[in-house]
Amino acid sequence: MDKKLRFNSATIHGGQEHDKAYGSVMPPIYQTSTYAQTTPGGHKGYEYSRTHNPTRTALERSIASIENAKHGLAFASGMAAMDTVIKLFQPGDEIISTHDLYGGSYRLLTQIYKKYGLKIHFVNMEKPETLVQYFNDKTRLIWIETPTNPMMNIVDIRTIAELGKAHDTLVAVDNTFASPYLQKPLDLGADIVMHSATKYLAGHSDTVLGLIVVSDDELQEKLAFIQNSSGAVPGPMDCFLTLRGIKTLHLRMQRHCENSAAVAIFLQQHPKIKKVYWPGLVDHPNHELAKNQMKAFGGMLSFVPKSGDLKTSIAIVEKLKIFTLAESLGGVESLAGHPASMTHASIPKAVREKSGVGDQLIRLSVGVEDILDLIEDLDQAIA
Ligand code: P1T
Repeated sequence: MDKKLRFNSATIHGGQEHDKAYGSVMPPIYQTSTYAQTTPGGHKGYEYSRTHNPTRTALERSIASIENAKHGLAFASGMAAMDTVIKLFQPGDEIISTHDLYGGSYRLLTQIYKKYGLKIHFVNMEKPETLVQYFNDKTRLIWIETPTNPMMNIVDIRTIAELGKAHDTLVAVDNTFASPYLQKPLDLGADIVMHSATKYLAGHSDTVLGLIVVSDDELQEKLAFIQNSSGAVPGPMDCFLTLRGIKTLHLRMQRHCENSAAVAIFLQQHPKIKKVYWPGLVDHPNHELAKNQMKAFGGMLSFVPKSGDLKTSIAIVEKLKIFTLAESLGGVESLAGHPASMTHASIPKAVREKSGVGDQLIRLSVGVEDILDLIEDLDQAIA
């Protein structure tokens, strides 16, 4: 399809064509490792499924289309996608990263890449101008996560992308929490967008998969070289499931955002709740930036009960019945998590507490169930 489609059509048709063999509307799951050749090198564009697979191509074209990018690349997980971005760099190179980010991303940067000689500066990016002190001739990448996991801080992608350009430094955005429904970082000047597609893109808690999009041809070539050389690629079934998920992204995100707004207001007004972190609340420190940068405020929020002890927070997450206590986020079903002992346990206590991830913090991934059931569930658990 040549016409540039609007977002809510691109999720369904973007980058897609009907299967040439039988006209199947969904791309077939090409469950094959290899492809017949008539003569050495005589093939139809596919040689070996680590390098390319037609179901994966369909997904890569879909994500490129909805992120307004030229190229998409799919990986076995979000971490494999991030790992591929970091492998662009050499020992001695420096990275400036958001200080408040997914525990696994922090672990990859500190426990794997520091060992290979990369220097990482973890920085509070609330005031972008403070980044200037970290640039030098070794700076190669700014890694942004926004909204951040789990503190829901918003980082100004446009301003930081300008800083990156001025200092000849690539800017990558982990767009997992927002999804392209809420923000498209390449449009704001970023060079690379990464996703844990495990979350909102696949959307049904049934797949682990990562994605990268870029528009620069040279960058695409370098990333595809690492993708094929390191080989952390997804299987065709997972590509198919993610592609199916993307087709309803706009419908699900709309409901995630509506339900989160209602949950955030319910919690904010609850006498037993001390603090709610959701960028849609007018008292959120980055509310104006969120309004400017995002289409709506997303389906993730965190909160702290008034009796600020670990026991109360654990009791609440254990008592929830519709919210399932589990890692992950972004599926149709609501999940609750305790970041300090779950998703962010790999960050040293002092470091995580500095960015606000205390033992009392509870994180919610608000699903698309009936909002009254979700609020009743929270009400009984908090009581
Ligand atoms: O789990 P995986 O697909 O490898 O993606 C890792 C990842 C990357 N970036 C962000 C912002 C993430 O939230 C995650 C995964 N996060 C969870 C599993 C979680 O519960 O927060």
